[in-house]
Amino acid sequence: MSESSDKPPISVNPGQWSFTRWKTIGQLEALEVHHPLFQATVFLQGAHLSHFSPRDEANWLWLSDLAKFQPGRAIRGGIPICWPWFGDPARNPPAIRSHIKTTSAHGFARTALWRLEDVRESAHEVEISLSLNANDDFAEHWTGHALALATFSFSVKSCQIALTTTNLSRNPMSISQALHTYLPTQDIARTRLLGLGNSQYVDTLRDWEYFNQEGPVYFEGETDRIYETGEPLIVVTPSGKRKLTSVGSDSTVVWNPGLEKSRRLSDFPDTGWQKMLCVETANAAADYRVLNDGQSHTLGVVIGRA
Ligand code: TA6
Repeated sequence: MSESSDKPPISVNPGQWSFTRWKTIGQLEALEVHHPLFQATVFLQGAHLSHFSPRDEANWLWLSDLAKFQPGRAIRGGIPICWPWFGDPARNPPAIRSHIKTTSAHGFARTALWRLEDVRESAHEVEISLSLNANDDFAEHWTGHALALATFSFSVKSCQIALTTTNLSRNPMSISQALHTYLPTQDIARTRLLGLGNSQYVDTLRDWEYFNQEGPVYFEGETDRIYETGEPLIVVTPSGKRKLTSVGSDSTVVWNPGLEKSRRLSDFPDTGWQKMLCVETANAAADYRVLNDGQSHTLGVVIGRA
């Protein structure tokens, strides 16, 4: 399915790193950053960020207590990269659906082994880049050919992700995608999302009909919406605020599984739905992107203090 090798594919020399180190977590290889000002963990599988915290703070991301770290199994929590399609293939436009050869949701990137391209460290920042060459090795999943480059930039102030897709085929290619960010909260019932007021959204729980959002988003049970905006958002939880600023996105997915759905999810504790929400920086639904031969698009998010 992806590059077969018993050693993580890398093209840099770990001997030069001061803060970054290889770590085996479960059955997966990861990079752990122990910088004086912050910590972070990125798995090579999925280029999956599972942890980011400034010094003396808890993880800014929610990670399930039941998360598994096994080859080919999506990690529950952190920031899964949904690529080169978002959601159910059947719910994607024909231009995307026509490339897809499986029924799995959220593409194949999050369970593929990415290649470590670069680690750059400084007194204030660490930047990690990984790539995925989605070529014929992925022919069982899709008919496209594209390169994905994920660049993480960590500092004491923020965690940034940039996901750049380059079309390597000779034909135009359409993609939908999302940085599927899981955020923690002490109580979903006392959590709200600011910045989506006056925007339209598709409610996937109400026949994918369109609705208008008025005021903050509150969570009263299962919530699964695609908002037609990429505006900056503020997540307000009982313990504080978090700001999400998007790049290259005009759609935002807001999700909480509620009790019933959380029981059907893999690696998800029964009461986990009360302690998390997903605010996903996306190119989803009508916001899917078309790339001509050789063209690139970057989807990004900056997660910082409000
Ligand atoms: O982004 C929201 C969503 O599409 C939900 O419908 C739910 O399926 C969630 O993603 C998690 O999907 P996963 O495949 O990670 O279990």
